[in-house]
Amino acid sequence: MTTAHDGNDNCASAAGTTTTIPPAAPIRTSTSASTRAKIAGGPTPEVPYPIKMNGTVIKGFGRGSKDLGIPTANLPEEAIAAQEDKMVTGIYYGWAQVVVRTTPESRFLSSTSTTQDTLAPSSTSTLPGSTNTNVARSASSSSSSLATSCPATVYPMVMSLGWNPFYKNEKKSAEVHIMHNFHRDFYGDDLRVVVLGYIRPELDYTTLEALIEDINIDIEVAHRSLERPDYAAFKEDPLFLQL
Ligand code: ADP
Ligand code: RBF
Ligand code: MG
Repeated sequence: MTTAHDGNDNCASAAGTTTTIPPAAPIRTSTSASTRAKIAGGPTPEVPYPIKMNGTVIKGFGRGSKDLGIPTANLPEEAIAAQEDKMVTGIYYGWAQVVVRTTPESRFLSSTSTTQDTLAPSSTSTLPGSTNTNVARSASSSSSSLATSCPATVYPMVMSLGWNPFYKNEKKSAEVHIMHNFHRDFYGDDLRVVVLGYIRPELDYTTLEALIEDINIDIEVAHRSLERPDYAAFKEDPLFLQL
């Protein structure tokens, strides 16, 4: 298996439970805009990528929006555990999709659906980096299903996997910032992610502003990296076509 290792991941205790030992992160003492690479990874995603993750969006500490102005949709522990052997902590990029699930009844109740942001009306298909694949489906199928008849829009994303050393978290989290303005929360919805590359390790910072600056550079790096044809192709990954 191809996986880099930072040597600080989880340790199994004698009782068989998993305890987390947050690693000491390198400290970024000054902003790094001028020294950062503009693109991450080679021209084609290589093993272990693509790494696919999915799960229900859960609550975190609420800091992403409030402190940083950069909301991050947090994946549940099981989603992290499923891919942990392939992934070191750090900042990743790839594609993401939010799937609003609804019961058959509620599909016919409201004409003011809250799904308009995640679905793909033609007006959003021109947004940079977003895509829509209109696949018709029968209205009668499973009891939990997509709120409409086509797969939701796929957007570029950056993901932080680790302990957020700036905040000294004691639990590992996987948090996905999707580069799209949703105008609303989507806690409880399904988040699907195809991870295609690694940008950098997690760092500690002396100021909040330096952390925000680095995240914004991560976003630029992700956009540039995903423009390459072999990365763009994963917008149509089968994971995103499932209804
Ligand atoms: P929490 O700590 O609960 O994760 P955040 O402040 O990080 O709170 O906000 C994350 C929530 O914001 C997500 O769970 C999602 O419901 C919502 N959200 C809205 N827009 C986005 C976006 N572009 N990317 C990620 N999450 C978003
Ligand atoms: N937290 C850190 O402590 N160090 C980091 O280097 C770091 N990099 C991040 C990069 C990206 C692209 C994102 C989305 C988040 C990053 N975070 C980092 C996590 C950030 O602290 C977290 O999203 C907020 O605390 C909200 O949970
Ligand atoms: Mg969050």
